Parts: sequence; C-alpha cells; structure tokens
Amino acid sequence: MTHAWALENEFAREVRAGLSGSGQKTLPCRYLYDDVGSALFDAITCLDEYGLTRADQRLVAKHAPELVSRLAGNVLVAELGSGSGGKTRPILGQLRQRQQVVYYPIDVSRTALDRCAKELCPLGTVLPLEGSYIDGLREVAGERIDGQSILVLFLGSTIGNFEPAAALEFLFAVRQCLRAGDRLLLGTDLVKPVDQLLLAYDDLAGVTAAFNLNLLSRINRELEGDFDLRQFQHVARYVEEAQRIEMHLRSRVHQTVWIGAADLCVDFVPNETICTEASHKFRPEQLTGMARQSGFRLERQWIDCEWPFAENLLVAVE
Ligand code: AVJ
Repeated sequence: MTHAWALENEFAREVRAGLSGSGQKTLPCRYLYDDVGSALFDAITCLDEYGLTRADQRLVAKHAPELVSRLAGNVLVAELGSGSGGKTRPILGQLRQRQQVVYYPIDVSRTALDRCAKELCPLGTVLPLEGSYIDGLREVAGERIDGQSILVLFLGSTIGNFEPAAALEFLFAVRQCLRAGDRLLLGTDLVKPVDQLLLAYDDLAGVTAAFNLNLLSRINRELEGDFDLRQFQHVARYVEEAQRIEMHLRSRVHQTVWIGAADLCVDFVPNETICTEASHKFRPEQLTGMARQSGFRLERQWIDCEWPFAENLLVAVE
C-alpha cells in the first residue's frame, strides 16, 4: 500500500539529494510527469520537431504482422509504461486474429493505466498492474501457464533515460523474469544530426521549455517551494562523448530558493544549471551487444527511414 505522504516524502528526499552539495545539481526525470507534465509531453509528441513518437508508432504499425508471426503459441503481452495505447493497438490487433488477447499494462500511474485500459479493452482482456516495471513483470510471469510465451513491450526509447550501466542492469532484470524464447520489443531513438536533436528538445513554440519548467512549478506546488520560473531558462545540450541529449534549467541570476517540505535552501550562481533529464541515443549496431550482455539475442531490427529510430526484437536466450 502506498500512502500519499510516503510518496511526497520520497519526492522531497530526492529533491534534497539532487539540489544539495556543490557539484552538478540534478532532479530525477520521472518527476516531470505529473498531470500537467504528462499533458505537455503529449503535446511534445505532436510537434514537427519531435519525430520520435511518430517513428515508434509507424514502425510498430508497419511490422506488427511480421513481429506477431515470429511468436509461436499462445502469447501474453506485457507493456512497461502503459503509454496511450496508440502504439500497442496494431500488435494486439494482429494477435487477436489468432488467439484471445491478454494484455498487462504496467505503470506507476493509475491515471495512465485507466486511460490505456479504456483505449485497448475492445481488443481483449486488459489487466492493469500498478507499480514498478520489474515487480509487474514478475507478476505477469507468475500468471503464465505452460505453453504460453511472453512478449514484453518497452517502447518510446524510455531505455534512453537510463545511464548505460543501469540500462544493462534493467534489461538483465527483465530477462530474469522471462524464460528462453520469450521476446522483448525495445524502442530506441538513434543518433542523428545534432541540430535535429537540439530542435527536438528545444522546439520553437516552447512546449519542451514549458515541460521542463513545470518541474519547478511542481516543486512549488507539492513541496512548498518558491522557485521564480522567470529566473530560469530551459536549455538542451548534446553531449557527444556520452551520446546523449540533456535538458537543463539554467539560473539567469544569483538567487536563493527555499523548498519548505525538503527543509532546504538552495543557492544558484548565474548560469548554474539543474540537469533534469538525460536521453541517450543509440547506434543501430550497439543493440547487438546490449542484447547479448543482458541475456538476449537481437533477432530483428527495424529502422524508420523518416526519423532515425529503431525497433529491436530481442529473444531471451538460455
Ligand atoms: C519519453 C523519455 C523518451 O527523452 O525523448 C521529450 C522525454 N524529454 N522531450 C525523450 C522527453 C523532452 C522523452 N522520453
């Protein structure tokens, strides 16, 4: 049972950990997604500059028949991060032509799960699981009966938010929940020209800026903070060596911010930043190694020709 106060405490603890000390200030990117943040992210996915979500959607829609034909026997579908359901529909639609569909969306957000269940329930039995991805997946594995296999969906390049080592650990944890022959469909955004990446994360209408700045409003709302949003600027940076784009909030001036619920006073010097998200980009060949190092084999890779993005089908090996 999760209590609202316990979550709030965790948020306060993580804010305090990320904003104290003398090094680079950071805030965990998962806090970007409150109701306002989720709505702003949905708006980002509609922007011309941000082709990631549409590429993911196109690839899944185009290759759902081949994907499903590669899966033998009766398949349970589990999705990490329930999304809006739009990307998943073609897969469930294909599967439905040969079996009864059972679909487990796994998410920490009840709101997201409800929306997804409403979207996809015409296609089969939707069994939402509220909680962490690995806990949810373990539960799905426990429901599996002999002869059934599991298809895990991890779309949208959310894997890019992990540090490289943590990404491998996460994939390995997914593998631990599975049996040989089970599949993981992993969406990964690819390395592309820097100016294209910078525009995708700093669009001209300022939607991404609003998405990023909303994290400060959220701290003000939920943790009694007194951030003055006009004194911070959204910045997107590409870090070549790390193959990742970062979002920062840059302090325009020397200032001190008080965050009541974290019992914290934070000083900023001019131009000092808070790093709020790192989004790693991949080269297509990298996926072979990542799969192998986490107990999978890369069985098939589909790449979008409009927006460099790869859909990777991994098969769990012995
Ligand atoms: C949802 C993590 C894949 O990194 O592209 C979009 C989030 N951040 N614009 C990404 C995001 C800024 C997105 N992911």
